[in-house]
Amino acid sequence: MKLARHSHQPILLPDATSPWESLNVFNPAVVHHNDLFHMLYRAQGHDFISRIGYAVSTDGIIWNRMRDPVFAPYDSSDSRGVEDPRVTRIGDTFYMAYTAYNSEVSASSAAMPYGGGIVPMFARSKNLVEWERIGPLVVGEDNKDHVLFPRQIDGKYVALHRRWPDVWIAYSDDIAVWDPADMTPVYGPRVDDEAAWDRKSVGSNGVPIETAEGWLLLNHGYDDDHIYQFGVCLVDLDDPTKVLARPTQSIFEPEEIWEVRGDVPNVVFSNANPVVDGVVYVYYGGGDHAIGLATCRLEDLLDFAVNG
Ligand code: BMA
Repeated sequence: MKLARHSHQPILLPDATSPWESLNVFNPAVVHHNDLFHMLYRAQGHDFISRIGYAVSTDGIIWNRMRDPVFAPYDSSDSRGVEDPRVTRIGDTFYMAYTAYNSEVSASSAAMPYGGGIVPMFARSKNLVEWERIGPLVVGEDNKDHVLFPRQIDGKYVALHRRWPDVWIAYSDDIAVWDPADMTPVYGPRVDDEAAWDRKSVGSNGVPIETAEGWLLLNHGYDDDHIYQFGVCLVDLDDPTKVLARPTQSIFEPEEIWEVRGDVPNVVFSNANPVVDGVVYVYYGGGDHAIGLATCRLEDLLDFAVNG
């Protein structure tokens, strides 16, 4: 089973007339709400700083974007960019999980291999345009790819996150405080399988999809050649640390020239998989440069997750 590309071309490209998004647009969050597709996308200008733009669409394919970013760095904690949004609606509130990339190295935020620190953060909004910062999931470690489940489980908010190279889970009463004692690993790279596409690292894609069989989790991974691909696994509805099924085959990989080359080669990277009328819309960044769309039927994906 493979996702089908909507087109050989990206659905959103950088805009040379707009300095903050002149270089790259990629890794968007997309939510379907009130009959509209709403996109929050990561964009870079020639300063290489990531900001988040907003676009809206009736069909999920043709987008109208706002002229200015809706979310941007505001102090030294995120001065090198706000990256990779994943948006979850719970009730009347939208929560954005994003990565703050900072330039300081403080006691609470250790140095990362490529310069400053990264912190997995949360923000909230009632209208998808005005965002208020909530706070971090954890500080002082290489942690990103976090995403909130769309409802509470057992009275707690639940998030997946990535403690390299594994996917972990975390629990909170209020999305502001996440107790490290409540964090446990869920699944990791298939290190023992030399042929596995995800033998080096794994991380979560978009918001977990609730089905009768369990939570469907789309994910990404890469091997020693650093080629990003997507896969899927199924975890228990009541205890999402319990992996029920995890097919070995990937469902998507870089093929188009703008995915194989791009700003970073061999990258497809997805933060969004909204389900609309039984179709899973997988939005992804290609080559960290442009935004593409691939789809499948939810029933086919679930069948593949269960039966391999
Ligand atoms: C990951 C993230 C993504 C990026 C990917 C490929 O670590 O930083 O933003 O798309 O690498 O470069």
